[in-house]
Amino acid sequence: MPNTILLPGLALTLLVALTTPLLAAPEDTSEAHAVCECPEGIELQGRPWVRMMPPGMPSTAAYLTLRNNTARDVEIVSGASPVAATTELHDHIEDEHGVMRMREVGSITIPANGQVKLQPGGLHVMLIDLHSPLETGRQVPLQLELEGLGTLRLQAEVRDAEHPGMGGHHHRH
Ligand SMILES: [Cu+2]
Repeated sequence: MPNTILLPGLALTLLVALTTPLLAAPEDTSEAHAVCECPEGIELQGRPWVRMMPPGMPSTAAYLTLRNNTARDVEIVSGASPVAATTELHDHIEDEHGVMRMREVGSITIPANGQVKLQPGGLHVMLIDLHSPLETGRQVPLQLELEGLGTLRLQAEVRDAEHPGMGGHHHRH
């Protein structure tokens, strides 16, 4: 019976995930562990964050990495946050002039036994028409709907884009 083999393996995976939550995120060395109410089989990797924008900017973006420990692709089909009037799933594409532009996508796939990174210049969760300005260090609640699995809830910290990893990476232009 496949189930009798699968279950101990899954339990071990969950145990490892619970005891070593920061193993896959070397840039995250400080502060409390990020909290995620994730559906079974889905794990948050590292620490989600929201880009701190200059005053007056009405929108910003959230970034995170999700791992899928199941044998099937999982689709993120929508998002929501109490800080913004509208939450959209976005990607970047290069237009015919070589300019990177954002566009809304219908869903974001977390590949089976793989992960998806939402990061600057790529996939992201767009927070549009913020109800009030965000300040660095604030925890922003974010929820994502996963097709067939339900709602994923997490908190993303507002950070400066230049220092998203607290000194880990430098962006080159
Ligand atoms: Cu966007």
